Amino acid sequence: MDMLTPILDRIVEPSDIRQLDERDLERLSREVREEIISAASQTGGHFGAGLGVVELTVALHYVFNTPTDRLIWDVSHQAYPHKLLTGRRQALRSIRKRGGLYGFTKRSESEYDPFGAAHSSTSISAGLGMAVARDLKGHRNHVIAVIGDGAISGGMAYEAMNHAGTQGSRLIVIVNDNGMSIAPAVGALSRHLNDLKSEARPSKGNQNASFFETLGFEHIGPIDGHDIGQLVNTLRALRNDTASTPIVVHVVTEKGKGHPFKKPDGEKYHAVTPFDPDTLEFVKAKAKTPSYTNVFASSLIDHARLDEKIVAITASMPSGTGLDKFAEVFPNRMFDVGIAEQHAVTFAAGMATERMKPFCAIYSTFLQRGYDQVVHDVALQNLPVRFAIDRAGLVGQDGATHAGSFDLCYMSALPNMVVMAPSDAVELRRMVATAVAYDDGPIAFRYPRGDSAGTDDPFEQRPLEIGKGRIVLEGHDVAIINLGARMAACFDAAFELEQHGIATTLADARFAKPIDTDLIERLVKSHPLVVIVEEGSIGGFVSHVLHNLAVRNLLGKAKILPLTLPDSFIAHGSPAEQYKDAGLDSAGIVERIMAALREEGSRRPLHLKSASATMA
Ligand SMILES: Cc1ncc(C[n+]2csc(CCOP(=O)(O)OP(=O)(O)O)c2C)c(N)n1
Repeated sequence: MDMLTPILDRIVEPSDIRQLDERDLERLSREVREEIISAASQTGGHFGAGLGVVELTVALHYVFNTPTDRLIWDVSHQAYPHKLLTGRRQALRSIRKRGGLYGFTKRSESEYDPFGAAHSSTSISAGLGMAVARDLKGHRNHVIAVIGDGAISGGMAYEAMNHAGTQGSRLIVIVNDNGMSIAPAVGALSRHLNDLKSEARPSKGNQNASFFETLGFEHIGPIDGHDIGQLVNTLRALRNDTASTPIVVHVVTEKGKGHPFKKPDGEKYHAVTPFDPDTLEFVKAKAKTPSYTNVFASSLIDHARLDEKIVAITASMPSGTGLDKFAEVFPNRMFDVGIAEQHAVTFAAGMATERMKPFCAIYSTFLQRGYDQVVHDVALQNLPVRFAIDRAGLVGQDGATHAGSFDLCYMSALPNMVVMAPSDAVELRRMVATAVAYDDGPIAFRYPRGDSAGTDDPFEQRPLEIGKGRIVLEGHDVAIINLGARMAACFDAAFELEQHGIATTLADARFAKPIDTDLIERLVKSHPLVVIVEEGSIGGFVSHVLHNLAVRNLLGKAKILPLTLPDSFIAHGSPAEQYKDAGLDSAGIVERIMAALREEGSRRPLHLKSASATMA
């Protein structure tokens, strides 16, 4: 698909937009949209949100003096047009790929990205910080935060507005109202925005104070976010206004505006895989096995048919967590609470006090938001909330902001908490069954993104014995204790080691907490080298095992090789590239085991016994 982009071709950075005649902005917007569609066909990625803010992005850079005026995109998955117009047009074709542009704003990537994001609802706080700093320094630049009607459901946004409403610093908050989060936006504020739209408030001074006005903001809108003339006029008026009150501009847009596809999409093409620009067919890798997410959802549905106390909670990720399927079967037992992880956790805690069985399904990276609630509201009160932690471990193209690296640390640190990690689909089913059966306190299971390992068995419903691991391969020379989904890499490593005459014992720890102390003691007493593998940061399962060995004076029994994620944020790329970087692919595991054996062998003879590994 050849396209001509004569106006866009003149834009290297936003100062070039400011040279354009206002009449050219509509054409520029069309070209930007075409370019985004063309680039996304090659790269995939976040799509619908960017298409919805093309005119808004053009108008903002046209009117305001970026980067001196600070422009902050909340979540920033909608910032592809912004990247395109701020010197990153060519690089957009490498977005989310190893070494390429990041899929979200990033301070180190561009001076036009004054604040990095990817987790939602931070823009008003960050913007207010910049505005207050500006005032303290006596500068006069503008600060603009663009936040969606989904992101504004997050608690931080309210905390920030509560502060901004009395701080007396000018901050421009643009509420981009497209009626959508990833799924349709939920909650009372979303309803309030709808009411404001139907009231059709033309400008300031409406008689009924809006929510924002009651908080001390000025409020204008709703205005049509695809009418570039109206946008430019409104923003110009704001640029020339020297007031010191914060202001909300309610802008109405259509998510996915101008997408080329024929069929409608329930998520307005929030994210897409690459597609053929001519046939519009999506390129999709065929899944060989069900995703862990689907295994979780189908397992939970099966249990919920038998146990009406089971309820499911998502913080605005119904499709991402598989709970959309749960909602199809049990519409009254699934709760989408908005982008509100903190609330989701405490809401679940409240349910647990009433003897319901809440399953709180939250991605590892987003559960970080709800951590004090996990500690204070759940663990401290020993309430049986079940945490289904999806996207645990490295997640690929969404990179460091989305990596599920820390949950094993932050969950295993907590008294009363049980923490499990499945090594394949059947193990995940057994962990769901364990969580259903376990009523003595909080329990969590964490599983990765993508296709499950092993062969799923939809009928598997046997709970596990709490705190007991299992041996899956019996050898003599090296013991690998693996927690979670690196199991396939560990198996491959064991077979590779066998080629070198090294017989490996492979244990599936199953539990990060409580750890199976008997199993671990047996392994350190019977193997010269014990390798502990975990797809999490330093401070998690490995640390708990080492701590336990130290307490029981067992540390010297074997050489221990801890294999965790490194102490660094791992850049975006494919999951395979990321695990290679982390040394947690099978080649990396073998290499480090061989190096440890060489090192240990040079200090004392190792007495490797045999090369015959047998399946247990
Ligand atoms: C704390 C947190 N929870 C969940 C997400 C996942 N997430 C990414 S975009 C998005 C929807 C955002 O909706 P909105 O702000 O309205 O932007 P739109 O995509 O509609 O333009 C969600 C839930 C996130 N980024 N951060």
